[in-house]
Amino acid sequence: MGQRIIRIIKGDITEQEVDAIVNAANNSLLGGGGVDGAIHKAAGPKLLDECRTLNGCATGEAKITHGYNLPAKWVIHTVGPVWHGGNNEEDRMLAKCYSNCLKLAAEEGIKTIAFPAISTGVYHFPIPRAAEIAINEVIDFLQETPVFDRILFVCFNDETFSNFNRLLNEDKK
Ligand code: AR6
Repeated sequence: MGQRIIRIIKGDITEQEVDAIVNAANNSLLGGGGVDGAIHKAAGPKLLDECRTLNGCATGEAKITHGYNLPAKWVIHTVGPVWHGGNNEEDRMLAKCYSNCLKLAAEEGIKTIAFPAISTGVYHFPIPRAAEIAINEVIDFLQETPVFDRILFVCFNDETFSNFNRLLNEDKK
């Protein structure tokens, strides 16, 4: 079912022409490094101005802003868990990031959305485990709420790409 809708690509999320891109942010929502830094740089300073009005974001939750200078109309900011060994609700929090982003996107009528590999950079979540959670959560959501035309996983490096790609193709979903 999801195969036509879910796509794994290698690239830069800031360049994606989708309705919304997801930002792997921190609790302050006031910018940082990694994909967060790239998104703020590409969107321009108005993104930070809008983020300042949001009062931060709890881990696993999601908030939406405009995309400003990005090709994407919207940015959905979520905060992934920091990896602390795997026994601190990391899996559940990461799954919540994906489902809460999709829930918010569905409420806004968003049809196409791109995700980065949340938590797998600075937050050190192991990539194979994060990929499995991400793909399963998106497939589960799509089965309940089939409102999206395209869901992209935008992988920034080969390791991320091969993990996501292997899972999606193995499962024949
Ligand atoms: N497009 C797509 N993916 C990217 C891009 C990009 N332009 N740049 C990096 N990635 P990270 P986290 C990948 O560290 O682990 C920030 O400082 C990257 O290779 O960006 O959730 C925040 O403010 C990796 O696969 O996010 C937080 O403090 C993935 O995006 C903290 O980092 C996530 O890596 C969040 O850490």
